[in-house]
Amino acid sequence: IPIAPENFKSGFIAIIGRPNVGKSTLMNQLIGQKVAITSPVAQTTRNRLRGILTTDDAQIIFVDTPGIHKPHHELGRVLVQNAVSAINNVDVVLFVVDCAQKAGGGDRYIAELLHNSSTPVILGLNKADLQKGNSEDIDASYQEICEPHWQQVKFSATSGFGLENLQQKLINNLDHGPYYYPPDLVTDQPERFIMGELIREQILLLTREEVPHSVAVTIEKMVETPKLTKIYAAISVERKSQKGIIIGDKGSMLKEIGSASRQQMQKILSGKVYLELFVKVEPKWRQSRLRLAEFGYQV
Ligand code: GDP
Ligand code: K
Ligand code: MG
Repeated sequence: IPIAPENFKSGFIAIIGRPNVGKSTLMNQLIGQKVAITSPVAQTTRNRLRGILTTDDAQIIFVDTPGIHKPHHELGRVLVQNAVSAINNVDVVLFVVDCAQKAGGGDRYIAELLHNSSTPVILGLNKADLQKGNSEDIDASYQEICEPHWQQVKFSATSGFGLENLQQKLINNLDHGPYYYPPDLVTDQPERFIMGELIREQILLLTREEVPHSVAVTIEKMVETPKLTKIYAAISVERKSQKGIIIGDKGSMLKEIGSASRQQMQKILSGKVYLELFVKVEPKWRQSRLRLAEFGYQV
């Protein structure tokens, strides 16, 4: 890792917020590469994942967190604990909300969590592209939960509106510091973890509501040959019926998941990928801390 120039700024910024406000989409946009998977399904993000943005004069390490919500099972509890503990272990908190909707209970719950935190908070009003008509009413609902000393920025993670301004605000909030990671690194996660996540993302996007939360993906083997990368992955579900959904009629769903995942993988690895998937039933894996740890969750 090179020595940082004089006046270089760096630090850690946690992106928190209720599920589906666009935390992972925002992080990917800011660092310019997809390292976190995104989908319209709540709890898409399970791991605390770091995304690294290095510019000429700053390095920001974003900590993308699972949405904060009321947990119903062991996996849910672990996810929320991780998100909450991130608040106190960073230099700045970016509290993201969906400004196309009024502030709700989920937003207020997080605002309360942040109330006593000594970490500086920036309220990020995302999805500005979806705001229509009289946006003042909606904005007013966020003024109610916003503490007077918090800063505010409005932007759209998908259209790009306001992102430069946001980035500048984030850097302004950092102190002088070193490179924590090599300047060309975009995430702290190993490649095989990202590969597994890309498969999980396609499952979230392609299968029915009841399946997504019961799915875990493990990369069993990843072999690089001169011509292509061979990836062997296991998809674990909790019930036999879910296995049926993932496999689909004559294997059609699994084929679709495989082909879409492979295309995503090829983009990230910039090379050809051979992907083999198999599905197994593992009852109640979400209730087991041991299995959670094996699947890579920080329990
Ligand atoms: P997270 O759960 O907070 O990490 O949310 P995701 O990043 O997974 O995004 C949830 C959904 O919101 C996805 O379908 C995104 O494409 C969508 N989304 C995120 N940001 C924006 C935005 O600025 N505008 C619009 N229209 N959609 C967005
Ligand atoms: K999501
Ligand atoms: Mg997310």
